[in-house]
Amino acid sequence: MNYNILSVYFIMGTMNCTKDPLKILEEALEAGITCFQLREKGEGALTGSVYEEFARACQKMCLAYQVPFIINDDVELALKLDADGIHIGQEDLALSTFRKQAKGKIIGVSVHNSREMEQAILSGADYVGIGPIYKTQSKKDAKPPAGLHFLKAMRKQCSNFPIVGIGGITEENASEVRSSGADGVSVISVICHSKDIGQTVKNLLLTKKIN
Ligand code: 3NM
Repeated sequence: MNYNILSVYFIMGTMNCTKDPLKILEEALEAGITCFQLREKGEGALTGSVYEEFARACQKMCLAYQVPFIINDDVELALKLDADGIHIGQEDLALSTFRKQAKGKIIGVSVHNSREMEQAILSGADYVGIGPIYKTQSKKDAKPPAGLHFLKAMRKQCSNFPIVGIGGITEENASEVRSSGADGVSVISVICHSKDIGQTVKNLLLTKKIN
C-alpha cells in the first residue's frame, strides 16, 4: 500500500454533517484529501437501500477524483460495491473474511495497545489507525485519549508500518501528530464542521513533520 494515501484521510457519515454530506465530500475531494472512509455509524445512521445508495454516490465521487474509497466495518457492502478497502475495529474481526474474498484491497485496523498493534500486523492489515490521540466528540464510545506518547511508542515498536493518527486532530496539532510518527492524519469534525473546507484541507496537507 502506498503510504501517501494516509496523508489527509477524511472520514465521514451523514450523522457527522450539518450540511449536504455529498457537497462536503466533493469540497474535500476538490481540495485534495488523499483517502476517504465512509463511516455510517451511530445514532441517525442510514440503513438499507438508502445507505447503499449513499455509499454508491460517495464511491462515484471518489472514483472521479482517483481517491481510495474505504468502507468502515461493513464487509458485505465493501464486497458488493467493490470498494477499495475496509476499515475495521477490534470488535469487528472481519479481516480474514475480507482478505480471503478481496485480494489486493486495503485493510485498516483500529488499535489501542501494543498487543492489538502486533496482532493487526500479523493478521495482514495494510495500515493501523491509532487513537484517539486527543479528546474527540465524534465517537461516543471512544477510549480515553492515548496521546502522542502511545503513537511514539507504536512507531518505535514497528518502525516502517503505515500508521494514521485519529481523534481530535486539527490544523493546529496535525504537525505534532506527524512528528510523533504518524504517516497521516485521519479527521472527521475538522472537515465536516469547517466553514471553509477547501482551506482546512489545504492547511492539513501543508502540515509537516517537525524535526
Ligand atoms: N475512531 P474527530 S476516534 C472514528 O480512537 C474515530 O479509534 C477513533 O473524529 C479511535 O476527527 C474517532 O472529529 C473519531 O475527532 C474522530
